Amino acid sequence: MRKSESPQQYWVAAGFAGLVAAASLFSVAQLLSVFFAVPAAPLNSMGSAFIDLTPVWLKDFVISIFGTNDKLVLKLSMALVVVIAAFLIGMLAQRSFTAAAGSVAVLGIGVAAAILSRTGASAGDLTPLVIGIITGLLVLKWLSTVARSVFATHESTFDTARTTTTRRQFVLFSSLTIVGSLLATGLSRYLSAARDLSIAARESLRLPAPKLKASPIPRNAQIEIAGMPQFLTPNTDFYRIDTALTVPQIDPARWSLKVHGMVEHEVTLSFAQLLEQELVESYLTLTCVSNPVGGDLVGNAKWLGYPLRLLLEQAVPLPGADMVLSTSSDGFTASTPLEVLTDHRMALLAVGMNGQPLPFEHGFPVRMVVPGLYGYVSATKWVVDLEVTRFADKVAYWSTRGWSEHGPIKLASRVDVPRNNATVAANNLALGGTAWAQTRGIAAVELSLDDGPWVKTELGDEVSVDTWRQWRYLWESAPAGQHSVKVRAIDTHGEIQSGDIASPAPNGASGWHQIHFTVR
Ligand SMILES: Nc1nc2c(c(=O)[nH]1)N[C@H]1C(S)=C(S)[C@@H](COP(=O)(O)O)O[C@H]1N2
Ligand SMILES: [Mo]
Repeated sequence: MRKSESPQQYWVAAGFAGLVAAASLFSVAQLLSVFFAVPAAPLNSMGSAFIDLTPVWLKDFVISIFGTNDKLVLKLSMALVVVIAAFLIGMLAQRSFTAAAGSVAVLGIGVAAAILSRTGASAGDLTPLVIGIITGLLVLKWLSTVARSVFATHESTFDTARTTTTRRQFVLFSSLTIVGSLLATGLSRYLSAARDLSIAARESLRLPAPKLKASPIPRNAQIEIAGMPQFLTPNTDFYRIDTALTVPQIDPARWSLKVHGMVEHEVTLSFAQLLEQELVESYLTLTCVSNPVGGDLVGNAKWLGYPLRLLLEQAVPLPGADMVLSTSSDGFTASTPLEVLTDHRMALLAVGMNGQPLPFEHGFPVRMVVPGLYGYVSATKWVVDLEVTRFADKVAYWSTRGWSEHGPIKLASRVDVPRNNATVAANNLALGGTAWAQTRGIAAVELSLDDGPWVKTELGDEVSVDTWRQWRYLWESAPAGQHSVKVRAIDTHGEIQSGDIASPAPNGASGWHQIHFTVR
């Protein structure tokens, strides 16, 4: 009888199967993550989440010992933890594959939490991890079965020939998996190189100071009631709407904008040239045409950019032109009336948002923002081309899909506090919300309590006619029980917000926002 492989060798092979499976899991996830947002890469997100969770004393300790090698130490410790876990799970798979798969699932939930804890992560960014886990488990299942038959079952069968074949299978399959993992890792490196460059470029970018600085926001622009939205929407909370499956990651060094079509002079602008222009700061509330009555597809930011009016002055539009078709790097187009881009309003070619370079999701390195028009006809992100043309000649992305060619923002208002169906205390009952009428400004906001007569609210300070305005109403001696509140705005031209109910398509929702609440 041929002496069978030792039990040690058996357990090493079992652990090795776990390692190979882990390699396939992470390389597949890493490769697929290239097509998702940055947090989708599991190892990176695990590392970042780990850094966030590390207590300060430990961070200081590691930095005091390893100095700037602290990141390397982190990576090596993480690798060690992954290797040990994979080895143990490989061994566990010999006892019970179900238990091994269960442990992978539990660890997977931890990694998923790390991914979701990153800013800008969405549930979809878990896809690479999930597919990676499935791949890893299939590899583990296969390899551990083969490992068992090599090292265990032949002892009873005395079938040396079969053992040799299965051992070959084990070696062959694990080598193939390792080679595949290395290829996948190499490919993901290659595919993400351009993106990593853009990320580094954005991080090192220092925006120039504006020629025209926005005045500070008066304190009373913000109504201080718990639950009110912030007057300036933080970039990470800003609503995001676009057709991009993967967010374009443009290296500003390779960005340029061409202004052409019905113009006297074509203009091409590099990012460096754009930053040399006299940039201005401006507060502006963006709104999506898909925003339902009372919805939250609206956000307010301080933008830094170059007035499109000045850019178009350089190009000199020809008579007869009435539209600018803006195109994004991913092919999205918007049609904006030429007049809107050349009149007094602050339509910008924006590079900054709330003091930061634009986030990738919001159009880095350059986007348009135009007061008074819904985003789909004006706010092109990742903009690379402006064609001066005519509505009669060109049709934009959404205009061929059932939405109006023109999209002025409708006068709108919203109740933010209390939330619909909330229960609130009677004393010091404060209601609050927002209203917007970009380019005209809000003159008044009125409420109808329990469908009673319209009453005036107090307005927060106006920052600009192009931004939303907050309101509040103190309801003294509100009786206990069920109540409703309905809101409408009046703009500075005297227009009263329409109560006619319209759904978002084709040119924006209308109707009065009404909510119901209970007073205790
Ligand atoms: N390139 C590109 N730009 C785009 C879009 C898009 O799909 N692609 N969507 C537009 C729409 S419909 C809106 S409402 C705004 C939203 O901008 P935000 O995501 O920065 O809030 O971007 C506009 N710009
Ligand atoms: Mo939109």
